[in-house]
Order: sequence, then structure tokens, then C-alpha cells
Amino acid sequence: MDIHASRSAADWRRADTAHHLHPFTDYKALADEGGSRIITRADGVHLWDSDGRRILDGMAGLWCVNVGYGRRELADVAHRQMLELPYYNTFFKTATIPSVALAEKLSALTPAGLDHVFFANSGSEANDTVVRLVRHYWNLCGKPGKKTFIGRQYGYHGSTMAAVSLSGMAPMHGQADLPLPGFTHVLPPYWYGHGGDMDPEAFGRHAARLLEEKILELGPDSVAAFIGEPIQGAGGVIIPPESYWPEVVRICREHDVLLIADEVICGFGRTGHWFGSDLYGIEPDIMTLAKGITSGYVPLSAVMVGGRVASTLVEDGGEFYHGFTYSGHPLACAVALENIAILERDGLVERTRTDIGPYLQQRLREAFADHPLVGEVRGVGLIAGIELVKDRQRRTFWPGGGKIGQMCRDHCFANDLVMRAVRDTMVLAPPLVITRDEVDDLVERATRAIDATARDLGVM
Ligand code: PXG
Repeated sequence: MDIHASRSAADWRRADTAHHLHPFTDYKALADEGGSRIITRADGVHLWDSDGRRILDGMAGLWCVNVGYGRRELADVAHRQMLELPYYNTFFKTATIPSVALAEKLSALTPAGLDHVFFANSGSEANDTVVRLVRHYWNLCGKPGKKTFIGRQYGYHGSTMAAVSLSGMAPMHGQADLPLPGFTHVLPPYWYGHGGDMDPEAFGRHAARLLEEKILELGPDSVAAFIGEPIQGAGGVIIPPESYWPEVVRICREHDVLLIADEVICGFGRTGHWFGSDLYGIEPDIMTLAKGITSGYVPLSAVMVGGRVASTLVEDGGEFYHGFTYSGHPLACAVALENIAILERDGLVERTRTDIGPYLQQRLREAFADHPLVGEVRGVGLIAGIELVKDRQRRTFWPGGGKIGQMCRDHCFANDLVMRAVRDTMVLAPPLVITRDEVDDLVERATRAIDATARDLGVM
């Protein structure tokens, strides 16, 4: 049955409103606005909705469709794998060929030392797995007191109980009496918002030292790990000053605190490097991967486990009582392998570093250099943030906690561009296959939307 043709768009919208609880959605407000926009197909960097409108996807879905939409190679691999072996698990001394091949490939691709992998289905599950694994590790080391996790404000690590606890999103904490005990947060390296009079590099060192202060306040014997995204994505594309990560690495080593890099957004070429850790010289003990690992075509995530954690787990751990029905799902692993092959074959990571990434960054900076509403354009590779502010000189924000960003997002929709708002920062993460012409088109649409927002506010 062709479900697309069987009912009208309005009918689908009615059914959606009646039955479907969407993630991160105010249900009443959505119904009052007439329901969802229904996306029916996609190709390259474009989406089409049920009204036939073509939309430029400046967000690669949710930061994930790195190889772009409509890749026949991925569909073919999925089709073949479904016929060959649609499912088998990796529990009870069994494995499947795609899961083993992917484990080997990821071990080779990720930074040196990360040579073991635990598979899950989402970034949230991967980060939950990390919490289980790290607590188990410190118990095995005879240091059961080392249990507290330190994350950062505006950090986003997912939506399960432990992942929200690792995250520093206050509204998420508020709704479910989180974080759980044993989770705490420090200031992120968000110079534009919190840097005050310090120059960015001094602020980067300051933000890192706040982590050290927190470790000393809690006592190093009680701190299990620090978790951070190399670049905070959902927190507003927070690009750390160069001084930040080297200092964090030093602090974690010095106080015997495990370092976890959440590469769910940064991984698989987003920054022009395979991993954000490669860009910043981070040597994590553990790394979480999702999103770009399959370009979002099927759900899959992975926890890369390095050196001493892996050897302790393997040598001394006994049975690890943890796993998911779909850990190492053969379909997902087969698609991931082909997705990585496409990234390699088409040179998409290198292209992001040397060509299209710098082009997007330059075009955005030119377009908004003197814009009355834009305080800063920041980014690297194909991830960018455009900070909408009240006063460019004084770096002051608009009141309203994100209303300006939402106005701008609505103007983007009207201009058939997906650009997301985080507070009043507009964020971009287009597919890595985007062309120069498509970047020009994106910048033109973004400019129209930001100009329209400025006119609404009477500043232009
Ligand atoms: N870590 C990071 C760094 C993420 O960005 C997760 C973990 C959780 O992954 P799952 O697969 O469980 O969603 C994420 C997810 C947004 C947005 O609007 C961002 C994410 C998810 C949904 C929306 O920016 N990031």
C-alpha cells in the first residue's frame, strides 16, 4: 500500500494531532497552530513536505544526515542485509558479521587506544551505558567512592534518566526531579555568554579551572568522570577557546578522573575531522558515537572504550550485566559500514575541512559582519552558530529567553530553510555533501530570515 497517496495531507495532520506525542513539543500549542508540517521525501540536502514545498535542510535532520538524503548505496546494503540476516543478537556468545566488522572498523577510525566497542541504539543509550560501565570500572579498581559525574551547563547527552542527569539543561531537570544523585555540572566554555571582560583564551583556561575547583571541592576520590561534547551542539554551538581542552585533559589526568568525549554530533566529519577529539587533541578514555555513524538512516550508537577501562573490564570484570536486544543490530551495523565507506570514498571529511566548511564559515561571516542583530558568527567545518543579540558592542541579550530565536526560526520556515534556534542562537549543521551553490542559497535564505526578524524588532 502506498500510504502517501492514501489520505490527504490535512487528514494526516489531524491524525497526528489526535494520536502522536512528539518529542520536545508543547502539544497544545502545536494543535492550536494547526499541527505538524509533514515531511514526505528527501534528496541530497533538500526535504519536501506534503504541500509539495522544497525545503533546504540546514540541520541535516537533527545534526545527523552527514552523507545527505537519498543514498541508494545505503538502501541497497539494508535490503541485502534484511534478506541475508535481518536480526540476530550479540548476547550469549554469538556475534554477526556486520557487528564484528564495524567494531573493527571503529577501532581503527577512532583515536589511538579506543579499541573496544559496546553497541546501543541511540546517543542516550550510549551515554547511559557509559554511566553503568564507569561505575563498574571504579568498583573493579577498588575505588567504589569514585561515583560522581561532572557535566556542563547547556551540555546535552540525551533524554533517558542518566543522560538527562549528565546533561546541563535546566528545564529538563525541572520536569523529572533530576539530576539523579551523583551528577553535577560546571560552567561551559561559552565565552560570548559568560566571558565578561576576559579575552577568550583566558576565559577558556578559567572555565577549565572551574572544573578543577569542582573536582577539589567534591574530592578527587569521589569523582568518576567528566563528560563533554568537543563542541556543544544542542547547547548553542559553543566553540571552546583553544586553551580549554588541553587544560581539561591535564586536569582529568592529574586527578585521575576519566574523560568522556560525547562525539554524537561532532563525530563522522562534522568539524572537518573524523572526530571533534581529533580537532582539539583530546585523548578520551571513552567516546560515545551515534547520529553520523549511520547518517541517521537507521538507529545505532556505540561506546568506544579505551586502554585501562577496557583492559580492566575484560581482565577483571566478570560478566557485565548490561545490553540491549538490538546491541550490534546487523542491519544497523551493515548500514554504518557502508556509510563510513561513503564518507571515505567521497572524501567528505577532508572536503569539509579544506573546502566546503571554510566556504560556509566565510560566507556566514561576510553576510553578518555588520548586521545590527548579529553579535557573533562562530563555527568550524559544517557546524555554525549565529548569535542574535540586543547590543553588539556590550554583548547583551534580548529579554524573553529565546523568543527572538523562535521568531527567526519561523521566518526560516517561511523561507523554506531549516535553521534551528537554541535560545537566541541560530544553529546550522547541513549535510556534508552540500555544494557551494547550495551554501549560497542557504546564506541567502538565512539572511532574509534574520533581516525579517530585525525588522520585526525595529532594529533594521
Ligand atoms: N549526545 C549529544 C551530544 C547529542 O547531541 C545525544 C547525545 C542523544 O542522542 P539520541 O540519539 O538519544 O537523541 C544527542 C542528541 C536538537 C537535538 O534539537 C539534539 C539532539 C537530539 C534531538 C534534538 O538540537 N542531540
